[in-house]
Amino acid sequence: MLDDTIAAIATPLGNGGLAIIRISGGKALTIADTLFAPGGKSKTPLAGVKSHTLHYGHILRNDQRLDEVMISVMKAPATFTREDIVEINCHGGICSTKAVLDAVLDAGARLALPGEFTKRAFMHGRIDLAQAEAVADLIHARTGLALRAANEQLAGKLSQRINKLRDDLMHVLAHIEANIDFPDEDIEPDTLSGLVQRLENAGRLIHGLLSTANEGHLIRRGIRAAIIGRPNVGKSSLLNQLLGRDRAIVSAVAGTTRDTISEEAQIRGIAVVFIDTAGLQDSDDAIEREGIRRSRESLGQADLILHVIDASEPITSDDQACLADFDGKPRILVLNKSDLPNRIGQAESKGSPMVSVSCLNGQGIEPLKESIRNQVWDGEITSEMLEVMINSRHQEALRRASESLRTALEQLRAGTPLDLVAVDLRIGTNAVGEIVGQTTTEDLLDSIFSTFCIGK
Ligand SMILES: Nc1nc2c(ncn2[C@@H]2O[C@H](COP(=O)(O)OP(=O)(O)OP(=O)(O)O)[C@@H](O)[C@H]2O)c(=O)[nH]1
Ligand SMILES: [Mg+2]
Repeated sequence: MLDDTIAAIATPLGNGGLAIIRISGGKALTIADTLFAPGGKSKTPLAGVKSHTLHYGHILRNDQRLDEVMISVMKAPATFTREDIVEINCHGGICSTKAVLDAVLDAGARLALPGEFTKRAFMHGRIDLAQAEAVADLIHARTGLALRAANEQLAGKLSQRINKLRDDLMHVLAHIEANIDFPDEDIEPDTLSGLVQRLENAGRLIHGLLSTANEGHLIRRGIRAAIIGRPNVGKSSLLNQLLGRDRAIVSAVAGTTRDTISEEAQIRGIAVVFIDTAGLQDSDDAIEREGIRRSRESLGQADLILHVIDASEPITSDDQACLADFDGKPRILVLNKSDLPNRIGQAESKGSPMVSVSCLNGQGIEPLKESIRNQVWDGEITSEMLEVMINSRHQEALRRASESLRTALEQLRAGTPLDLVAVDLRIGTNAVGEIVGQTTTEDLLDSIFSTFCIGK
């Protein structure tokens, strides 16, 4: 599969100033040469030009000009895939880009699979698996924090720790396997305690990495926050305030919002999808009932609930019912309409933070944003935290590793035969290796790279 030459449009499909068609593989240069007519004085074929140079000319098909282009030539091995790469910068029309790509495919390239360029970079040792995932994270980053975290992982910060961990485990494994061959001789007590200590250290390292999983998930994926409450309390007004624009219809008519409306905003560096919902009261109206069903559905998926209460009215049984219903989820009570006289008295918060706001004049919105951030992320977000934040695949592998190492450690302490200790230790070491792709299966690679876009 690594033998053929692949090509794809690397830029989003649509009308734009430029589009880039990327070709990678042993025949990249010859394929480009069959299509390219140099425009300048130099008539050197691309195969003969210096690496990392840019060339002006035209793409021809059956002697007809398809497009006026600039071509970058990057020769192996100092390229992203470590293969020869040619990038054709053409005009960014849907039709023209497609025509150039078709010409490239006709000339002998194969259409790349999603993520195949990055997969080749991995297969050729240019980046490891955690770094390959960081490429996808970087592309999908929706906030500045997510971007910084992706860059740290791409730079190899996570990989360094994983490699160190794996080296330590390999060291212990090597010792133990060496001793299996001499079953009559016990490991020296000093050596044994050294090995135990190394394993304990490794366990601590894994624990430390696992503790970054929540933050990692939060930074990469963001959260969903559902805005709920009875009709007319100001849910849609709150959505608009949090987004900073007039997204949802606001009116004094109860039951204005019938469908769920979701929109994303950045709250203190975290991507939050806010979902404005219909009130949750019972209704005879079929449309309203469907709206309420959808509200409940989005509540189920929400990581955080913003429960809006109208503080200018006494608390009602509907408010109470809502309070009782969603006791389990992280929640903020938003006491709205603080510009009006307060008639709510002491609201029962059930331990949830309470923030007083006015969606009419914006008072209290900034403290509410602070409270939202505090609900999902306690304390400061430091540069150090952004250096290493594992994703759910890493988490799953580290959990397996931790489990096996714990067994190995117990066995080692209990004097279990070393060949048995080695089995668990090897499973744990392999699990750690999966993170950077030292130990992988084709299935694992497919599941990772298939989530990439074509052309990446
Ligand atoms: N005085 C005052 N009025 C507000 C405030 N927030 C919202 N309102 C008014 O309350 C009414 C209802 O606001 P909406 O945002 O439509 O309330 P909702 O909860 O989305 O209502 P439904 O979609 O019908 O469930 C409107 O007339 C708003 O102008 C506030 O902070 N102060
Ligand atoms: Mg509404």
